[in-house]
Amino acid sequence: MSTVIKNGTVVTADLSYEADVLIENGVITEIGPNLKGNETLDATGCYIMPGGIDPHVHLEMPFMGTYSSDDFESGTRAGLAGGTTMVVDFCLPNQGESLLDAIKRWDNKSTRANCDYSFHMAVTWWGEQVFNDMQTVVQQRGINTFKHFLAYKGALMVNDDELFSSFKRLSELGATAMVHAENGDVVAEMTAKLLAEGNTGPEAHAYSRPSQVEGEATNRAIMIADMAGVPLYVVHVSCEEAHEAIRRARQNGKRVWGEPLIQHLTLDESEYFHPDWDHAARRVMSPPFRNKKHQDSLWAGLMSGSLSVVATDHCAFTTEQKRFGVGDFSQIPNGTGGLEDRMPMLWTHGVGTGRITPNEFVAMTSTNIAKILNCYPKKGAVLVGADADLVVWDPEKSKTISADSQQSAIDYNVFEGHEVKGMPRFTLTRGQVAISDGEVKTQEGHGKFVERAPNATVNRALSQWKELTAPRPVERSGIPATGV
Ligand code: DUC
Ligand code: ZN
Ligand code: ZN
Ligand code: ZN
Repeated sequence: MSTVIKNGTVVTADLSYEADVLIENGVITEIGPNLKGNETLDATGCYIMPGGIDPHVHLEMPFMGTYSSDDFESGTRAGLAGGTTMVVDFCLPNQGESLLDAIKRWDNKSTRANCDYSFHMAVTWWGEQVFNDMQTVVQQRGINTFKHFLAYKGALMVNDDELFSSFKRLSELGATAMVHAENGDVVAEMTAKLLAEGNTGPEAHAYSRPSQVEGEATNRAIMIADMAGVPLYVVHVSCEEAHEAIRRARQNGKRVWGEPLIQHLTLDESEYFHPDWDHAARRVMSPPFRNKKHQDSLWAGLMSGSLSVVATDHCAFTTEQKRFGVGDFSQIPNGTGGLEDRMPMLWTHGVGTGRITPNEFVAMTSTNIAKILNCYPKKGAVLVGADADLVVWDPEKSKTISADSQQSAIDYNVFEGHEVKGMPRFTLTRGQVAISDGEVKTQEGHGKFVERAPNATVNRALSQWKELTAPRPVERSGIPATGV
């Protein structure tokens, strides 16, 4: 079976050029003029781009007394509808659970995926077992990224000695560290104070997590990563203080990457002051939406290259689940959806406004993260030999985002009413057409796990630092006598 995509413009992270793309057995086998295949897809007026990779999703995630409502089936269907052809979910061990047992639970859930996927491992507790399991996870399971929560005290949070131990181990294994950077101790105290003062509504969620808690934790994680000699990926960067710390680190030669979310780029804190409780609660996520100053900083970071990847943190809860927090904002399950909307929203607000080029769009939604996660060029590329995970992007196709027509399993959409221009005409997962002009043709279970070997990346700033300051005893004479 062969498929040829004809009459389009190939758009990659570095080039745009006219060519047909031939796909055989799920892989790109030829790129050039006048190609022929059994099946033809017409890309007239469209861009042929690498499918999107969303490196930050939580599908069927056990969290805050419930499970996020999009699972690997509905979540990947939503992704494909919006041009995303690979997702990376976070495997979350329970306290005391071995990392390998946690992976088994994630393996079971992910068999229903409609597109390819991978896992990051979360380090939710620390001990000898975790230290030992890490090697197996990296070397035998093909997982090279490990996330640490600096927030969610009493649940997922790790403290600084655990963080430093974990980072050092990851450095030895050639793996990359990730952080959810908010100071969980400060958040817990602010939350208790707000509730005690009668601030129980969803707007208090934003007050309990000001940008300083994120700036502090981001900087702390960067400094600890530097001392441990591990590359660091900071998820959901939402504010100038966190961006500033990342910018500075990169300028100093550290391997640090920042990931803003499409929600923080396009929605602001005014959502929490909406008179309808449900409207505000549906938008409760951590970190919370911010003001325009922070949004401008995130856009500037993407435009200048100090921020590298746009993700979603897709973690969808129904209105009914959000209502667990009526009378106490701290019980509102944290999370918003975005998988289906990330690419159309970024195109509309990024390419459509002239902030970013189509090539930069490809870099931010696919190629950069494929390189960071070490699955490039299998993913994130339009190259002979790459997986045919492709999106045929129609820059003229438009719609108004609405929960009524979305693939996600929840009953609302945080982007409801937003107009987008730029959408998939076709989405292909390993050569198979999953979306064809709005028609959903996904196949449950088609998705395969993507193994990712450890990176050879070194933290250059740290290796310099080590050479300069490696501990060595100083020879001294004239040592004073001790004792009495
Ligand atoms: N933030 C959320 O809003 N949801 C899931 C986890 C997280 O860190
Ligand atoms: Zn997080
Ligand atoms: Zn997350
Ligand atoms: Zn909009």
